[in-house]
Amino acid sequence: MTEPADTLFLKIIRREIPADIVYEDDLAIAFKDINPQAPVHILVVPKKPIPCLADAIPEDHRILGHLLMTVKRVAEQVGLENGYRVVINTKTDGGQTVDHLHLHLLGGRALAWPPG
Ligand code: IU
Repeated sequence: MTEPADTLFLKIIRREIPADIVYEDDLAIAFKDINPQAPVHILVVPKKPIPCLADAIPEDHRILGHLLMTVKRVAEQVGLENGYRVVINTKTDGGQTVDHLHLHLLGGRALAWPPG
């Protein structure tokens, strides 16, 4: 497992760089993606710096479950009653660019399938 770097997302959690935060609790934070790919594009991020889903360990199961429940909560909060998509890009082939696990919540329009 790679050591977690001091990522952009940790700086957002520590309020060292600004972000449009829409939800926060003890385990997770959610903020608007700076380069939105849909009318609603929010990142849900664990406060524990797990580099990617492939690095999660069994003890992280509570955090992982909490992240999905946070997506559901935020989707309700921003009014995505017609549905939405949740994406976890993982490592190089998955298109991951920030090495801190994050869930993309995308919605506000009909999304095409399959993704590229
Ligand atoms: P990815 O799954 O690792 O590719 O997603 C990283 C996301 O982080 C991507 O959608 C970026 O637009 C987003 N992001 C951000 O919201 N704020 C930033 O300052 C930077 C990236 I750098």
